Amino acid sequence: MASAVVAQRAQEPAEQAGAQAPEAVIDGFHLVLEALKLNGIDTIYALPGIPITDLTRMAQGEGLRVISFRHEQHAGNAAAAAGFLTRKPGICLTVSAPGFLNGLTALANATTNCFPMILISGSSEREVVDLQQGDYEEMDQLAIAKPLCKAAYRVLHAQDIGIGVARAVRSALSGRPGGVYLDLPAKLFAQTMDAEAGRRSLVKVVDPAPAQRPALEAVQRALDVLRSAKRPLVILGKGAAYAQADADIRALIEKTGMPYLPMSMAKGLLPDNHAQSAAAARSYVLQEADVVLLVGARLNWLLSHGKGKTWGGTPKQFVQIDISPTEMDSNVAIGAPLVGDVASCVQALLEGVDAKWAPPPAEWLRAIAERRDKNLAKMAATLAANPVPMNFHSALGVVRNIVRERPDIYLVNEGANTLDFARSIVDMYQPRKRLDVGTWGIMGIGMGFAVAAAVTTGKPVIAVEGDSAFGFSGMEIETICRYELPVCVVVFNNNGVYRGTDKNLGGGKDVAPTVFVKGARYDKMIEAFGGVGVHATTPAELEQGIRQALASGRPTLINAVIDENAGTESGRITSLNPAAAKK
Ligand code: ADP
Ligand code: TPW
Repeated sequence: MASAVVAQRAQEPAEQAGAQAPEAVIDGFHLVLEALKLNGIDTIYALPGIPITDLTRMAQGEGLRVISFRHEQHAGNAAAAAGFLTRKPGICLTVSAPGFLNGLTALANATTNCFPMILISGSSEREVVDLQQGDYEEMDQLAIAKPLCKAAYRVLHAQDIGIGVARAVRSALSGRPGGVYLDLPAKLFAQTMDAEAGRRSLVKVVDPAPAQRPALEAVQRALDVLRSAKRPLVILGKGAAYAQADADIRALIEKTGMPYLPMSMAKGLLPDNHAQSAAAARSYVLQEADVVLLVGARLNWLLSHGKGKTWGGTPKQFVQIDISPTEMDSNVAIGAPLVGDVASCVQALLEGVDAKWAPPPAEWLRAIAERRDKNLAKMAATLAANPVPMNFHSALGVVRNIVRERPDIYLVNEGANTLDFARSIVDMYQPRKRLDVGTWGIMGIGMGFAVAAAVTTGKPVIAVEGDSAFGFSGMEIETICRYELPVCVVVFNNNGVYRGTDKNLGGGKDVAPTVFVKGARYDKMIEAFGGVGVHATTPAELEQGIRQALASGRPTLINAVIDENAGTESGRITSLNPAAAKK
């Protein structure tokens, strides 16, 4: 705290004031920083400007790491990913109005994905904003943020900073994690108060994400349903990954012998080559399973809302573990809801799985294994082909082999085909190593997520990016170079959104809306900032580029040339296009 004492109240000359010690005061800037530090925050993802420039400087002065971005959305995405990886709220700091709005997409996306983050924005003076008198960057930020996040607070007085930060931290982490907005008006930073009273006003949040144990009868009901299953299936979602209950989740799956499917960010909770993984027989198990245990996975569009053709047309029995009680019955009836945190619920189920627990019928496991082996053989044949130019498979085969050798590296992934193919081709072997577009399928998370993974873990990161996807956050390669982060960006360059082959339907001079500059050299971009650029037209060149990046740890961008005819419109979700729905 001593270092936070920034001023001594103006004193009478010593001889007039006698021998009294000068009275120490602390300002709003330092109260904010001390409150964050007290709650375990060590990094801030930011973009400076009025009124928070000094806050970023002082944060560095106070020993916090400040990662300064080129656009607030990417600072926000980094904060969100840091929250997911560390179970501490990721902090994004922006200026008012436009900076705040730029950060808001990331805040809403974090909330949608249940990642804990806090967007802290400086704001203009309340009196002027509320009378709409045209202040610098005037905007009623609190009102705008409210519907887009889990909670939103404003602090007006220095003595409330401690409580404000505590409320933000607890809101982000407790129950279903999510995004929180904290509004700090410019005037707050300059307010001062007695340093000792200031210190006492800070709040260290105790047990921000308490264990929420499921009710005994709910556990019994769930065990009864699971025991009755002829064709059981477990689906692991990113809530399971977030919970960091890795050993118990694995034990539950192995002790019950149930086949499982990982959702994309739950890949690696158990290694993807685990004998019980049904990922390569996904369509079959979704159609045929009779009882499905959902662990931190929602029955949203990514799981076809739990009904319809994907699910074989017949209602399933569901056991659902989720911390949010209202997630139950959101799409279909949940016969055995287990409301609680994943760690507690899985532990409770495990206690009921004794030596007498019967494994799933051999017939079910055999049917899955048959389909899985057939599909894996098909994929192996596709991966072995070496077409010129490269296609998604031959390029991703390289990434697949490298991740198998280096399961500790992080994989960030966005795009359409680039995303869908990478999800099925690149096996993950460790929990929380895969970060991607999540619940919204949002483009633009790439560089922010890559920065967060590198900063929070110090591990190498490979970001596999569609060329369109990369464009959303591409300028942040300067950030990656500036902080010398071990990030290797691989741009799958097929000359456009989805593909590069569309034609202008009007026959005019403009290219089609989905088409980019042909043969663009994204590798040149990173050279402008001192990073390593690689132009790769073959799997061998791609492999060499990635291996060099991993060996050197230097920021690298590989322009991987992909056949512009490869892939499909919208990747695997072509059917969601309105024109496809009309057919
Ligand atoms: P996926 O897209 O991987 O299927 P979702 O984001 O749809 O995953 O679902 C994650 C779910 O996990 C959310 O419903 C959320 O409430 C839940 N969740 C998050 N953290 C926990 C936790 N610690 N314990 C239980 N449920 C959790
Ligand atoms: C914020 C719509 C979904 S996927 C995609 C867009 C623009 C890019 C696909 O092209 P890319 O990938 O990256 O070259 P590939 O592998 O097929 O070649 N704006 C936002 N989010 C989304 N999802 C979109 C637009 C979209």
